[in-house]
Amino acid sequence: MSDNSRRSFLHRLAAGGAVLALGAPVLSACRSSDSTGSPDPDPPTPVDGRFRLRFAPEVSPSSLTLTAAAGTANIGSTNAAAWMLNGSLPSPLIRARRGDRFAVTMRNQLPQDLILHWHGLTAPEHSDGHPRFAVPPGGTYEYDFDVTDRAGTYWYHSHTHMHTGEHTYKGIAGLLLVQDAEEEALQLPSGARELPLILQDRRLDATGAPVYNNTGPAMMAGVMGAEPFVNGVHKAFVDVDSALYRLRLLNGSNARIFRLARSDNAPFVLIGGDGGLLPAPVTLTSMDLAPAERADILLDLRALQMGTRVMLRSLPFNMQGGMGFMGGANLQGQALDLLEFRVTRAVSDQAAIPTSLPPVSLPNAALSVRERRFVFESFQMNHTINGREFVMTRDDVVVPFGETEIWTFENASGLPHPVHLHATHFQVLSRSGGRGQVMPWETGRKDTVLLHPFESVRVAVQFTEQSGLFLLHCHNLEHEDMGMMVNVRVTTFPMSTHSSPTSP
Ligand SMILES: [Cu+2]
Repeated sequence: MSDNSRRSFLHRLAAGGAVLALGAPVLSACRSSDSTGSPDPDPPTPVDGRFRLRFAPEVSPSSLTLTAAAGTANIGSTNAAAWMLNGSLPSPLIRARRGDRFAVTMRNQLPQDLILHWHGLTAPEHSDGHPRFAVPPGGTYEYDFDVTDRAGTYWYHSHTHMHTGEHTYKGIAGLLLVQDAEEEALQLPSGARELPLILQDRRLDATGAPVYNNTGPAMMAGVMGAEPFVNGVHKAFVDVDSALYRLRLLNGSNARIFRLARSDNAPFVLIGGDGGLLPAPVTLTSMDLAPAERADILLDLRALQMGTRVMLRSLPFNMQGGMGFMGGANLQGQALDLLEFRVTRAVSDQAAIPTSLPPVSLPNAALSVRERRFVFESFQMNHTINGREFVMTRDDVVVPFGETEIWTFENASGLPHPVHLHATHFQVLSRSGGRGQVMPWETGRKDTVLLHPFESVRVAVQFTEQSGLFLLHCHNLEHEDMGMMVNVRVTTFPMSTHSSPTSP
């Protein structure tokens, strides 16, 4: 056990009375960093028809080695093959402070090329995980940069071209939490009251193991499954106090959109999104979370009696203008019971829900010097942006560093597309078609925005941290793997001195 995970372990022991009170599950609080393949120290034991939630080991990004290899993971309902980093499903949770050095050695012991992308961090070009940097089996890759982003819920995953969907589904994905003084001043729930949660759907084979099948209808809709997974555990539950909890939620699914809600219909308070805290807290009874989007939520369980159970659900929905169920293969919009909270200890919790949040720096749309349009189309198993599929070495878009632009993402198809931009965050300005509005959970710094069928979304974009070659793509991972991605070159010189025949 590393020092860091031991600290985490002790912290959870101190704060996690609910865990201790139950006796046997003490080990469930242990977050081992053991990468030797020894027996799982944190098994998702069955209780009452569901399986105890597991937490990934916590690691620091300064001088970290992540070794990717195939192995076996206990998913609660069975043991299943998985591709893991340091033998952990999900991948280790990287906890950093703003200003930390991010020095990570990735060792690839998988049978395929691999590169990792730090989703939401504004890493320099060499460390951003562009697929042209993927290393072959047996190879290593060195990441080295300073964490400049504000506190927030970020994550990381494979970005190997044409294999991102498979790798992420098989387990190469983890959370990356950044802390800073500004956020710490809010005294949000921490330790055992902060739950990092990766929400995913999976399809199971006859043995009960997740199976990745990106053929047939999945080539249009993306890979989905009818079974809920949280932190790599099938049908998970977690024992909690009657207290205020901070949920760090990631939709780590390949293609499925969640409509999150409590089973008791009580509200929750959204305080953060993709790029850290929102400009103001938002009280909601449900919210949508598309693949790659994050939500930082305060879940108030203080009024609940011992023995109460509350489910974090994904509600059923129909997507206006959508392509429907495609012969029953498309599970989009079907209900899922994601995670059950079981109140096992009554406590008095004086934690406060903030009524205001620190100001957020966003691009100023009034300063825009240029507009661009990106049309996302899906037609007969082809997924294109402005009519083209990804080419590794082609500069599709050339953007001057520091200039503010307005980009329109236009969905010309009957499928949803979560659009993700590397190397900066953007502000969602407006939406036309479909829902016709900026949704209440889209107010802060965003790196991923969902387009429903035939929606157009306007965003303000400004690259203020990095120059170099980056990416804009659909985060439906099957769409991305089939080429719904463009290269974005951020230059350090003004547009007038450079012309690119391919720039839209
Ligand atoms: Cu897409």
